[in-house]
Amino acid sequence: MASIYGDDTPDSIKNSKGLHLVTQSTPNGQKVQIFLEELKELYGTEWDTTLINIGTNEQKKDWFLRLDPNGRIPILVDNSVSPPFTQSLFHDNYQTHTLTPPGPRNLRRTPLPRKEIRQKRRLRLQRRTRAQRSPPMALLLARLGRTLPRPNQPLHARAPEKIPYAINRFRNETLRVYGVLEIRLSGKYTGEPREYLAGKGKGKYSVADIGTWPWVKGWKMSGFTEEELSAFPHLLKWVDRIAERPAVKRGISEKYSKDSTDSSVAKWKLQ
Ligand SMILES: N[C@@H](CCC(=O)N[C@@H](CS)C(=O)NCC(=O)O)C(=O)O
Repeated sequence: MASIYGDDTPDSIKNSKGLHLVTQSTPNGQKVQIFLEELKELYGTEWDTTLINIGTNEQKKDWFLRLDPNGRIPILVDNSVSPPFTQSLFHDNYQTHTLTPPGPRNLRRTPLPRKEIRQKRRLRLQRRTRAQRSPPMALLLARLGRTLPRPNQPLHARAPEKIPYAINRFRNETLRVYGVLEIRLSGKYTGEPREYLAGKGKGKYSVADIGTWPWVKGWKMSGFTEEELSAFPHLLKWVDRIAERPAVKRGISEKYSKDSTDSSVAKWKLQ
């Protein structure tokens, strides 16, 4: 059977014994960094990390494409199964499903190749039912389908060629998405403000928050002013609330920085 590793695959990935995250600390990377840090806190989940620089197109090299033909970070490799299993993360319902809490047991439930067909059939069923019965899941899937990655698209305003129509389109769409989140968090139409995006009552911290927060927290970098954001007071409080979580702090910390971090956002590949 063809290996997912080649001579050019970094040793840190090939030799890892269990879960291995390949990431860069962009919002997409941070979603999974935070998620794993939360799992660690709750269940003691362990993993190793390889940081790459998408600015130098590491993600388009053969070793990476062998792991994920999509050529985008983050990816998670599981060397504890044979042959190792790999997933590009968070943008696929199947992956969202697999990584949904209650946690590490789910991570280990990645399908073994010989059971793949049977498991896929079961997952297809579960995916539907879980998305239907789980508000965080439904919200995250809705977010992935509709809003992503608009909250960061104003970054395109920094592209060398300035196209006013496109810039305004991204800005307005992002403000619209902020407005949707503000309605949700303020309880404008339910009479009950929320602390988190999904769950009953005031809500419960979930993958919906983890998946959305890294995109929204960078509103300043996306070129919005405090005056513009003052229209979304509940959203701003939510940004601060999530930022206070220790796992979130770790998930966006120096631990995940190489030479490219949030502060060098202009170096990101514009998506
Ligand atoms: N895993 C996501 C993609 C995540 C994503 O867009 N990652 C960006 C960084 S935030 C990336 O790797 N960009 C580099 C590129 O497109 O070459 C997917 O499968 O769609």
